[in-house]
Amino acid sequence: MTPDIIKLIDQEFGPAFSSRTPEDLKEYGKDWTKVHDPDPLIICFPQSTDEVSRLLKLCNQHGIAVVPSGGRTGLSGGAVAAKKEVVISFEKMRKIGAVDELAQTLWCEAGAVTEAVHLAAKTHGLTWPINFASSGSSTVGGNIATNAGGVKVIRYGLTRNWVLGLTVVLMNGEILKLNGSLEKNNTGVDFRQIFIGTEGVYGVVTEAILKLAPLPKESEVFLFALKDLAKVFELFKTVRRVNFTVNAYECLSDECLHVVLKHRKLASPFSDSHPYYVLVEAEKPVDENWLQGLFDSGLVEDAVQAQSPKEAQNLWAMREGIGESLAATGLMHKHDIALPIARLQEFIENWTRDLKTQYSGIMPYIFGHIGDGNLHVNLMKPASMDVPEFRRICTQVDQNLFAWIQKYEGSVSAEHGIGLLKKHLLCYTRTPEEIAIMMKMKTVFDPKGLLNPGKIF
Ligand code: S2G
Ligand code: ZN
Repeated sequence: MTPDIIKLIDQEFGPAFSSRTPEDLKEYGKDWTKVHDPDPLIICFPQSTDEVSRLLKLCNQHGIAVVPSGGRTGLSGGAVAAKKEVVISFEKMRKIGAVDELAQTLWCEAGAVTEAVHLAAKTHGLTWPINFASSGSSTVGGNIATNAGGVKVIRYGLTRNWVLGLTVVLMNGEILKLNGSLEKNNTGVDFRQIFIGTEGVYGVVTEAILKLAPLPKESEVFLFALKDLAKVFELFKTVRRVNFTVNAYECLSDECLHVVLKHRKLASPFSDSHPYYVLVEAEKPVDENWLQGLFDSGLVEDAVQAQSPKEAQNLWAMREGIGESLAATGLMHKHDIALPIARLQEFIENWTRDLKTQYSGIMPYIFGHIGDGNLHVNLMKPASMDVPEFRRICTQVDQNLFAWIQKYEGSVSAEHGIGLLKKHLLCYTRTPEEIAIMMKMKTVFDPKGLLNPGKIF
């Protein structure tokens, strides 16, 4: 029987601290996935690291599971509370401190919205260079807990490259203040890396000192039309050699473009369809010879260059709108995989050939961050197929997909994490020894196994 933790929380923090309304239980117990129904016990809204510490200590004493919840934009069920857990929402911990222009850092609380951090830094000619479609609702705490990637990784790397200091609360209430705003600190284990990308299973991030980058110079945005997959990688090879700075190299198949244009009621920038498109964003000035060479060599079939910020936004919408447009168009079975870039083309050709021969009725939607080896592969349920049949086929397709990933030493989850949805896939990328160490670490940081239980392993 669950001890009356609800009464204890009310006594400790007062009635305004939490909510148990059906709407809140549903809203704060979920993320963007739709596989596990949210079923939390209570939603708590702490306003400080100290309140998070006292809440965790109370839950730890009474053996109550806790799920940290950020912007709820996760795609692997990492923030889903489906088993009467206490949810910690950071909605009341959104403070953003002043930018330190000398150090190029910014302090914020875990609930700060990613885009709000961008805006706070922008007035100083700086940015926190972690960007993706959900930046408007994701939180810095969630970005850190999932080591979020996004569309600028090719230039800036992942979230873990842009976090200097962390305040983390352990399940027993202990508060760890890690690294402050030190660029260098070689004094034993860098504990930050234990909490960045591990989805809150070892500790709860409550504050961060973010490292900022100079705002990129004014950029050009191109959308190139290519006649086949080989050209996507040939174009990338030329991009690797250019003498200007490339911010993004994003690929999408014609099927993806078609779905976005239809869903967002956008007109295609091209008169014809082409099998693949690549969006390139690069700082001005872009080498005109490179651009001309793409046509002279027949590498690209067609190209559009944004002539205004609005046009650039429209081209980006054709890439960043894919996830949401697919979800609005049909039932999707989603994968977010990474491969050694040198093997990516071979992998895509092999896997799509297998899919076509074994399940010709299932359409793959291929898009993503080719520049860092990360591919999003989504399968859409055919209208004529019922859901159980689709789920059955996806399970089989997954076996083939992950066999190829294992062969090419890839990752079953490039940026979306493992959460609840991909635990069964972990073994394709991590060895039993590694998983055993992850579990041993759990006994150090959360011996009762109460923090975000069931996630990752
Ligand atoms: C992307 C998010 C959307 C999706 O668009 O880069 O990480 O549906 C994805 O996978
Ligand atoms: Zn992505």
